[in-house]
Amino acid sequence: MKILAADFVRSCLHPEEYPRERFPEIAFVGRSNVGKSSLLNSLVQRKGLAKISATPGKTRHVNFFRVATNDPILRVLYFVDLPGYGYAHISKAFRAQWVSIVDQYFQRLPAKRVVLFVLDCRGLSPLDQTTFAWLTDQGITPLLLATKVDKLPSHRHQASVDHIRQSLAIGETIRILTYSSRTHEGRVEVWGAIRERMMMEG
Ligand SMILES: Nc1nc2c(ncn2[C@@H]2O[C@H](COP(=O)(O)OP(=O)(O)O)[C@@H](O)[C@H]2O)c(=O)[nH]1
Ligand SMILES: [Mg+2]
Repeated sequence: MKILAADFVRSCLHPEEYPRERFPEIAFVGRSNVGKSSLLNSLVQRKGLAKISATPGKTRHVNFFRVATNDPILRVLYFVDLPGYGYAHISKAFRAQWVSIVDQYFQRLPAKRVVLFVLDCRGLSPLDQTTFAWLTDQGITPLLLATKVDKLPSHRHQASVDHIRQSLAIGETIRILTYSSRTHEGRVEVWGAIRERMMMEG
């Protein structure tokens, strides 16, 4: 599969600002600094597309990118970079705000949507668990992705996946993808999983 184009569309504070055109969407959910923007860039092979920040927690915006591929199932897509949650310096009030921003986003139904729930392969925070439960309550079954695997030796990847599975109390049948935005390990598999989900969405 080839990426034909990947462009920033708009940064939105309110749903009224979301793009009007309806394309299938891939939404990136995860805590601040987990590697959402890096993953987005890595998937489309564009280094500086989504800003990568080492000082997280600033953005409350929902960022839309338009991606075109030569895959007939994934011809034109929106990548949606949602605000991160759980940055230590941010008050509890932000949690309510985060839920409201993300909830507003999920209220709007696109043509199709795949949610990528991005986790750190080295361990989860309680907020990851809360957020997973929240997504599940909304009827959302995200694709689970453990990133930054380059930070673990490969013989520990399986243990990390098992640990995430236990922390989220999910069964063996639910797949957890592993990824590294540094080495791009997992790119083919993640695109494959996205494609499969899009086809299931009808
Ligand atoms: N080693 C390594 N570092 C990563 C990876 N993904 C992200 N990072 C780093 O983690 C930090 C946060 O990444 P970013 O994509 O901005 O996270 P976001 O806040 O979730 O969008 C940055 O310093 C990235 O360079 C990865 O796969 N491997
Ligand atoms: Mg980001």
